[in-house]
Amino acid sequence: MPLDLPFCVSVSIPAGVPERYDRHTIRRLADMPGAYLDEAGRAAMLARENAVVYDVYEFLRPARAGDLLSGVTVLHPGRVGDEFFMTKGHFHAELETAEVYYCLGGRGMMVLQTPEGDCRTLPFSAGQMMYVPPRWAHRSVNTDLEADLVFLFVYPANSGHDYQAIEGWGFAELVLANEGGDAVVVPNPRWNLGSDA
Ligand code: M6P
Ligand code: ZN
Repeated sequence: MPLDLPFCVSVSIPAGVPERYDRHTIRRLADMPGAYLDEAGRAAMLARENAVVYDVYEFLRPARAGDLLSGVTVLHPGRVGDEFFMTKGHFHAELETAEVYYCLGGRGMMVLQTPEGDCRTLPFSAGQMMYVPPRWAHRSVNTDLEADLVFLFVYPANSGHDYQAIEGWGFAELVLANEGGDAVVVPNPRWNLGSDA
């Protein structure tokens, strides 16, 4: 889409795929080594099928303060072992930048964490807005095995993504299915172990 011109685009509810967009990123199981607690389970699933975990449809802008990046993420249903499908999760490279999400469909949770390790996991479902303050890393989790978790996001165009800390440490909390299949938030037994690796 032309830069610096207003635009308006249809985003269907609850499917979420915009009628047009600048970039489509597909994240598959193979793109998430080490992200899930059950790495052997991920490898076994991968051997069968490199499933799509989520799609991101973005409206691109120059990376300048004052501008905004926006788009829609469609996080598909599934589990790796007991752990629900989730995004990789990231800090913003420009740490002092915030983000807003609006959930268009499905139900799930967002895991948020500061560099100091303060971790909060909040429910996030259709019709809810999530405010991610500056400094908080964020990951979305789809806790519904039948439906996509679909959400619109907006954040400053100069934010950037910092995946390194999350790839190394993970988040302090995980969202797992209990024996009944319901989502439960539990401490991550691996958290911080990889920080010096
Ligand atoms: C959200 C936004 C995007 C992000 C996407 C996928 O929609 O925060 O900036 O790219 O989630 O998450 P991740 O980048 O952590 O894989
Ligand atoms: Zn972000």
